[in-house]
Amino acid sequence: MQIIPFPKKSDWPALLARPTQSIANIEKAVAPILEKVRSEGDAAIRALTLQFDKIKLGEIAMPQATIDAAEAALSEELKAAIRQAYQNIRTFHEAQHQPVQKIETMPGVTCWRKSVGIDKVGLYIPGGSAPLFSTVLMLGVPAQLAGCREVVLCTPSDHPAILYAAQLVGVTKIFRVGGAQAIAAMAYGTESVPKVYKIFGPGNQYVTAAKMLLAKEGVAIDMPAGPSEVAVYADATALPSFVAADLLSQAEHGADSQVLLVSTDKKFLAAVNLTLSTQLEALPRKELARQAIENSKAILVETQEEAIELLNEYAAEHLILSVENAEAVSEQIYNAGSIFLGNYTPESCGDYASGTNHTLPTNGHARAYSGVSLDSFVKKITIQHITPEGLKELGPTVEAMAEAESLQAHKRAVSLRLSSLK
Ligand code: HSO
Ligand code: ZN
Repeated sequence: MQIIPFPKKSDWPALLARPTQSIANIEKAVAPILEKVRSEGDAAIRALTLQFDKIKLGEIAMPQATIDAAEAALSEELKAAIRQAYQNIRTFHEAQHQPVQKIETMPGVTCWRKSVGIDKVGLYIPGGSAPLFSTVLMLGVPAQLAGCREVVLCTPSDHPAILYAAQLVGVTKIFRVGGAQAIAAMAYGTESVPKVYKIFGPGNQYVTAAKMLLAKEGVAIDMPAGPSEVAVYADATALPSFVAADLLSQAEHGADSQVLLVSTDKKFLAAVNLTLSTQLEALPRKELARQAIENSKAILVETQEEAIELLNEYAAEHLILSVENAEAVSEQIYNAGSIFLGNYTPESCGDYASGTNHTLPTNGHARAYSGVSLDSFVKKITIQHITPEGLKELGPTVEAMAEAESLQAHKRAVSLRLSSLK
């Protein structure tokens, strides 16, 4: 990893910039795919799957026999691991339920808010080199807890762990479709695939472009997605081999992943670099990880204050604080997707099984967005009730404001009722 000693603040923006990818060309390629699925439905899905994936789809729904066979195809060890992860994710997300609180804002005026699961949601799980069944849990558990009635899953993969996890979280329908055409199918609906109101899940640039284009048409999406990233802030209390392993765990996601290491300790950075090369060589995905590491930086700063400022400016998807008093340091972090404290909290645990969600804002979006949670699958409806006594109290306020906004009908809706109460 390239070590950058004591960069000037004016150089930070360039140093922390993510590799930019222009999605304009990809959007141009994706727009006709969306249109074809919108106008031709299932026939378009079949034609596009043949064209892009070289697969002749019969039924678009995942065959029930394939789903039923998933459980027997997995080792007991993996199933137990998936169930443990499911339980922890469930426990953490269940606690996000908020009790309904009826608030009397003034005597006789009562307001409250109820949460309702989004009726129909769509989850996308990519195919590719890593079957992300953990993402089925991360999206499926909050959907299940929110009480979403229809949970549609599109994936080009028939990996048994994906299908097993889908059954655990109670996915209602699974379709064997991938790419932009899968996103379009869930957004518009086809003969087979139900139309959903919100679409979640990672994917390649075509999938991301499809979600962004559909968002402009009013389909809700989880968040703008980009390549995965981790920032590690480490001091002399950290272990170079642990830190190197954490950096590589993120780097192996893809050549476009980005990792950042920040420290006030020059010797520590050099030690990480040493063990990083050895660990890298042993990885099956070393070519991907190597490219990611080549685009990544180790930054040497003067002080802890400077490190914290830099990390807030970067707004990492994952932030590992391997420093003394890590929890106290975390209190000064205001931009990050998810924070991992101390030497024994690897990001991998959050990726799979500790309980927190791994669908997180990348690309600096942690400045304004949160990761996926129970909230992502519900909407909140406000409700109010006013008694005649309450209206006598509140009415004159509303009349005065409506008069001042020149909205006479608004005023009258109150005045008529007040007169009836005299
Ligand atoms: N680190 C990824 C999530 C993941 N890791 C899935 C392993 N499987 C993005 O947060
Ligand atoms: Zn990961």
